[in-house]
Parts: sequence; C-alpha cells; structure tokens
Amino acid sequence: MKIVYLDEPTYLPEWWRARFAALGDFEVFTDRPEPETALHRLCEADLAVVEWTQLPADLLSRITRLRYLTMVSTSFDGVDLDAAARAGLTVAHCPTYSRQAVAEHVFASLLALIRRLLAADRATRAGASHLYRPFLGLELHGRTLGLVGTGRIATAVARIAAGFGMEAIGANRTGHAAPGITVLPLDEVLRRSDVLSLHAPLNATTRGLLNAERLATLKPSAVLVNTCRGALLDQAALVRMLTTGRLAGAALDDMTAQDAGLLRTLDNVILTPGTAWYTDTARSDNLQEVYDNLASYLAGCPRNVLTGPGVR
Ligand code: DAR
Repeated sequence: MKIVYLDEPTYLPEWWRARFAALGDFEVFTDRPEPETALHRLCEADLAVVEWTQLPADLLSRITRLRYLTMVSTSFDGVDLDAAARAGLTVAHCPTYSRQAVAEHVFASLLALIRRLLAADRATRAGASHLYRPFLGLELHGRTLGLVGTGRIATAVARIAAGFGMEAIGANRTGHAAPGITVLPLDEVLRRSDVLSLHAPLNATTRGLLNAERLATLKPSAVLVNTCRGALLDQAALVRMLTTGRLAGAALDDMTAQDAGLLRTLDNVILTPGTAWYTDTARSDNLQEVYDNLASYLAGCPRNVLTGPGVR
C-alpha cells in the first residue's frame, strides 16, 4: 500500500513518519509541486495526504490508481469534490484538530486589537511609562458576540465568550440550535454584533457572503474577526470601511498580500499570516487526525469523509 504526503509538511517529525510508515510504504515530498508533478505523484500512490496543493477538476479527472486522499486541513475549498466523486475517490479532511487553537486565537487577536497591545508594546520599548491616552481600550464584558456559522469552532468561541460575560448570537444555514449560542437570522446577527467572528467554510454559497451591502449593516463601533478564508468577505469593501472609520477594527488571519498592503498603515487592524490554527497541541492533534483518517480508511470504515463511494 503506497501512501504519499504530497507537499511540504508544516510539521512531521521523525517519530511521526515512523508511525505513518507502519500503515504502508510512506513517501514524503517536501516541496510544493506544480500540478503535473502533483498528478504524477498521486498516480503512483494508493492513498495521499494533501496540505497545500489545489486539486481542481482537470487534475482529478486524470487520476489513476489513487483511491483515497485526506486533506490535513479543516478547509477543503481547494478540492473539487464533485470531480473527486466522479473519479471514484474518497476524500476526507480534519475537522477537529484546531478547534480550540482557532477559538483561542479569536480572543488573542481580538484582545490585542481592542486593548491596543501592539502599539502599547512598541511605545513601552521606546521608553514610555504610564502613558494612557493613546491606548484607550474597550471591554468585552456585556457586549454581544455575533458568530457567522455555529459549528465546532464557533461553539468553542461561544464557550470562551461566556467567560468574558458576552452574549453569543449566531447564524447558520438552517437555523438549527447550537449550544451556548442564540441562533438568529444573519441580518439580525450583523445588526446586533459588537464583535463579529466568522466561522464558516468557503464554498459556492458562502463565497462573498459578507458582501459590501451586508458589511454596511454592521455597527460603526463593531470589530470583525476573521479566522476563516478571506474570500468569505468582500475584502475591498472591508478595507474601505476600515480606512474611512465605518468599522472600528478588524483582526484578520487570511488576507491577500495586496489587501494587507492597503491596511499596512492602520492601527485598528491586526493581521496574522494564517496562524490561527498553529499551536503546539493543534499540530500534534493534526497528525493524529490525519493518521486516524488513513487508518480508518484502511480498516474499511473511513471517517471525516467529504465525498466517496456511498457518500451523498
Ligand atoms: N486553514 C486551516 C489551516 C490549515 C493549516 N495547515 C495544516 N493543518 N497543516 C485549516 O485547517 O483549514
């Protein structure tokens, strides 16, 4: 059984390689391959682990041999699931490893933003002492947290929010109940939020969900936290709102370099390069989840499956 790790593992220590090697003939590629190279590697394996590579329909339609792939990520917007199904592939992902890491990052970046920690740190290093006025903060206690999406990460965020004395409201596609969150229509969530945090996967229905018109319904005093794909938002509209004082601030974990460039001079914005998931615990849990995905497939009862024979 040949298993490939297709593309530049962020974290894969030797002892973990040995564990994977117990499942089959395990080969690791440490670069990020061009599409043709990726296709070649996939066609020489039975199972694949994918971290970075986009898998669009034209690539998946040319797959031979490969039966199964698991993304290391929670997100799977880079894989054309319909094309994968047509190719007879089983595709899995890792929905749980970063739940707490991302939820904690929401508050790390939110508090850094509303307590102006980065600017205060810079000022203190430059010699400031007992300097208050530039660093007026906001409190979370008593504020309303709006959640777009009410899945695993959103409910973890709501649990932390309860500790801060926040009220959590949220919207999901069907209006189903979620623990610790008062579920409301999206428009109402947007209108009422003091802090809005996004927790939805990127797909055809959520791309651009927060368009200019919806963003315009946020309170001018609101702050937005995005630890999901930037494409959920109209980034240009967001940048306009932040530069014109129409939105108090934002903590953003997935910006294009171009949009981030436009925000470079703003101090009501905190930017991180996709690190919301990246904690010591989450990166180990990530490998365990990938391992469990592979092992469950090999045992004939695949878990965390997005598409595959018999699914959908
Ligand atoms: N977008 C996040 C982070 C993926 C990061 N890479 C990993 N897990 N090796 C996700 O999980 O979807």
